Amino acid sequence: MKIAESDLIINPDGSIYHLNLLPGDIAETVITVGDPDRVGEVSKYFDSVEFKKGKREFITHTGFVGSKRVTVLSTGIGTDNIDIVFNELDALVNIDFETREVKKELTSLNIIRVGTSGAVQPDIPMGTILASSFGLGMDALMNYYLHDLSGDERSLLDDVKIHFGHLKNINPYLTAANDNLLSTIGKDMAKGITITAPGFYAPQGRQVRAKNAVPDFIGLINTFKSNENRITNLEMETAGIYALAKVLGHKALSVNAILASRVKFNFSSEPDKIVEKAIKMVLERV
Ligand code: R1P
Repeated sequence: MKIAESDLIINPDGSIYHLNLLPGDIAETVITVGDPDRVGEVSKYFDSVEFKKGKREFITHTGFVGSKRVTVLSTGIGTDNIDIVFNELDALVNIDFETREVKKELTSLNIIRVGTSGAVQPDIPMGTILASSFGLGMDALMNYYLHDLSGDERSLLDDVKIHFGHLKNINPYLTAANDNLLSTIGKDMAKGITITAPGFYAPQGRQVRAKNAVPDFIGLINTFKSNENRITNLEMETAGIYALAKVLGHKALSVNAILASRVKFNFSSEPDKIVEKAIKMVLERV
């Protein structure tokens, strides 16, 4: 079936609407970062850089790490941007831009987020590099996509819905990390459920000047338990990445550089070093 011009917008130069990339521009291994300035912090470790492109907050560098072709691309902040990035990455590999039809043979990308995050458990200090075993979305993105749950995801989400059930306007969703990426790239990293919030301040329990509607949100989060699973950290993209990767048939892992402890009320004095550690760990393993 032909996809409408208004549903999949291709620029006059043949590139995809927001990412500004041509089919063939992206490697099968894609590292995503939130901050556009972090793209160069990743690609400076490439053995060679093939090209650099960008539009809005979506900056892309593709190159080689040894003989492996790797793309690093910035998503900006939030799952609204993840919606754009993941649909357009998928289109670049799985839709024929000439015929506007889905290709017969689909490509499954390996997508690794290297992002920053705050810990909500006292035994996860600043400086920890944490791989998200699950992404738990408190945002609204997955209200708009049909998605299935595995048995493990379903039972964990059932427990989440009991624990957070009094927050009437939230419809949480949950997706597991890709097993293979979690056990290879994430092998010796701390693990836990990552909450993806639809904001940085009250949606992550921060109290500045506006009054928060949910009292002690961090306490609510860090007392959740389901078998051996607990919530370890908060950020703004992982759940959308895991859920859309699964819907589209890609493999995803989120690696979090823990810059703040939300239970010890402190923020790292050397955030760049922690992010650099996460970048190097991922690049050594891709
Ligand atoms: C908020 O400051 C941003 O930092 C975290 C959050 O997920 C959000 O995007 O990740 P990045 O450092 O990758 O952007």
